[in-house]
Amino acid sequence: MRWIVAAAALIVSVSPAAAQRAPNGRPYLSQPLVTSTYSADPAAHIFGGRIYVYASHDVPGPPLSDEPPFQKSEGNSFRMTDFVVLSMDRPGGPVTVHSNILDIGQVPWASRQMWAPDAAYRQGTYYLYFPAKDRAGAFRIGVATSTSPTGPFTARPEPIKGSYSIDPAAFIDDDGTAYLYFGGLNGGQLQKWRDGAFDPDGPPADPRGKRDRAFMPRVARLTADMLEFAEAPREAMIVDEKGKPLLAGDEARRFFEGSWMNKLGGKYVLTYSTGTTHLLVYAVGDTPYGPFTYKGVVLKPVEGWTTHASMIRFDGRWWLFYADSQMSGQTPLRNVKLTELFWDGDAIRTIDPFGK
Ligand code: FUB
Repeated sequence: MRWIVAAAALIVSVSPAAAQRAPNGRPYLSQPLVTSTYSADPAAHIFGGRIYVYASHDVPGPPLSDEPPFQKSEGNSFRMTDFVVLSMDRPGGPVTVHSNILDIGQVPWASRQMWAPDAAYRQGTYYLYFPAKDRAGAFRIGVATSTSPTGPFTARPEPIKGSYSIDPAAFIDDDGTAYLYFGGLNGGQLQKWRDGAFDPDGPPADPRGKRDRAFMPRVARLTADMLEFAEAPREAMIVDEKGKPLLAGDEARRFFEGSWMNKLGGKYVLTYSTGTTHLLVYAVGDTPYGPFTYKGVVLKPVEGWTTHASMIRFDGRWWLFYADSQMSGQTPLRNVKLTELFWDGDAIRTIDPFGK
C-alpha cells in the first residue's frame, strides 16, 4: 500500500493562537501538515481539482561520507533517497500521505541525494522532475512519468541532457509552452560548472566576490514531450530597481536556490530562497526568461537553515507551502507547512512564520 491517511494531518493550523512555541520563544504560525513522515521543499499543484504537494523526504542518519569528490560543506546531511506526495481536497482538508512515489533504486543513473522535486501534467501523463547526484558526484535533473499524480513513477534511463545542479521547477505558460527553472549554490553545485563542464574539485561555496554579479537561476524551454530541454539553459537574470543584475554580496536579495514560478495578471512572479540569509523573496518579470526585478520578502526566516516554498491559488485565495524544522529541531529533518498568502495590490504581504 503506497499511501496512508495521516490522522495527525487532519489539522492544518493557520492560526497563531493554536500554535506551540518555537525555540525562539514565539508561537509557530502554522503546524506541520503531517507528522507521520518528514517532508520538505514542497512543490504544490492542483491536478483535477485536488492539491498535490511533491516533497523531499528527509531521512535521519549521519552525514554521507566526505570522500572525494564529495566535500563536507556540500549538503551531505541531506541524504534523501525517495520522494513523498501530500494530497488534500482543499487547504485545511484531510491530508493523505503517498509514500515512496519514486525510489533512488529505480533511477538507473542516480547514486545518492534525491533533493527537491517538482511535477507537471500534460495530456494524461504526470511528470516528476528531480535532482540527484550521478556516479561522478554531479547533480543532474531527471524525469520520471506516471499516469497517476501519486505514481508510481518510472524514471527515464538518463538525466535530462544538458541538465545540472538542483531544484527543478516546472512552469507551463498560458500558450502551453513548458519551462524548467533550476539551480542552487554551494551544495547545489551551480558554482562547480564552468563552460558547460562539471569540476568536482570546484569551490564548495560561492567563490564570487561581493562586487561580482551573483549566480542566477537557470531556465530552459522543455520539448513538447516534456522530457528534454528544447534549448540550452539560460540565466534568468534578477535585477534591482535600476535594472542592474544583483551582486553576489547582496545576500539578502540574490538567488541561492529553490526557484518557483507563478503567472499573475500577465506578469511572471519568480520566488526563490536567498540561502545564507534564509529569506524567501520574489522578483517580477514580463517574460518567462526575465529579467526579473527584485520586489521583496515573501517569508521571513523559519526554524532551520533552508527556505524552499511554492505558491498556489485555490478557489481565489493564495496559499504558501513552506517547511521548517519544528518536528525535529534539526535542519535536515523538516516538515511541510501551509499558510495563506495575501497580495496588497501587486505586492506580496510579507509573512512572519512566528506569531507574537
Ligand atoms: O532539500 C535539499 C535541499 O535543501 C533542496 O534542494 C534545497 O532547495 C534546500 O531546501
